[in-house]
Amino acid sequence: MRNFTNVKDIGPLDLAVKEALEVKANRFAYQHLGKNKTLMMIFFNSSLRTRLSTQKAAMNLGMNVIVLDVNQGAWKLETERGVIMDGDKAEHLLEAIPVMGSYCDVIGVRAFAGLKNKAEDYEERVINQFIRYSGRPVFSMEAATRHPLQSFADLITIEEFKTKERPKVVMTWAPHPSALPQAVPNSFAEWMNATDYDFVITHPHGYELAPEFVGKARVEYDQRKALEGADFVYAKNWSAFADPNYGKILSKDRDWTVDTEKMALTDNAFFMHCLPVRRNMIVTDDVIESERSIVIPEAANREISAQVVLKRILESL
Ligand code: AN0
Ligand code: CP
Repeated sequence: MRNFTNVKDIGPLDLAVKEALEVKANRFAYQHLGKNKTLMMIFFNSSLRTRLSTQKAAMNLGMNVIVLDVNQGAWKLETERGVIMDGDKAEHLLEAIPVMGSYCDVIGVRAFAGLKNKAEDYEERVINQFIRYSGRPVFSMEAATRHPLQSFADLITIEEFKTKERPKVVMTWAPHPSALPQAVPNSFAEWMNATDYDFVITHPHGYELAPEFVGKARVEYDQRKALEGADFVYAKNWSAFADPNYGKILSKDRDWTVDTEKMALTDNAFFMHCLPVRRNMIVTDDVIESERSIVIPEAANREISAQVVLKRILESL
């Protein structure tokens, strides 16, 4: 594998999950792959899980790791071509990227959607420039439209916990105080649509995701109806995608918060969230602390999804 930005890059999902379970059972078996290889992780946005799990995955593989928080200590970067750089930005991304590439073998990039210009976000301008100009394999640590390492970890988690061949998986919108990207729900939908699960998306009117991500999923605007018989409840907030409200908050209605009464409509479903989560906005204390909450094993699987991706990239170097 050269680059990893979406579900297609990982190939058949049954093989990817099989490899993930092998790696999980024997995570130090591939140390030779990373010897004298350097991973550079570049963060344009905050992170707890991605930063720690990806570094751990790289260490499991015997790699060295360099982390750069672009907004803390590096020069402020210009990303647009043709700009007269007489403002506060001291360096252009077009020099910074090949320079960073010259110090490492593999690059991970986190660059969220700006939520101001839909076309720019959905073109994936930042990560695509890394792919084009770094000279290195590049993987997404959450880009503007997708968070594939998260979705892969979510898939591994569902495969570990499911008790039915074809579980009902419900992704529900839930309220949040600030505007969040569509990357996590887009990506989760993309990966769920690549399985044969019964996949349902529920959200208030106005929160429709891009059609290419909704794909064959069923959309149900009545959250309670959507949750009936669910085996997995995947909660997430996102901002509006549809024009003219791109990137806007249309509702903070806590009637959409996942609580015990909603979970009682399901078939004793497991509760999932990518984290970080706002308690009593997205989900009540009771639900996230319940024995059906699998948010911690879900986060732990981030180490595994990252390790499979890094392992495949190292095998192709
Ligand atoms: C981010 C998001 O919704 O994309 C990262 C989630 C992994 N969440 C927040 O900014 C709270
Ligand atoms: N789920 C996730 O990507 O978490 P971080 O934003 O903390 O990395």
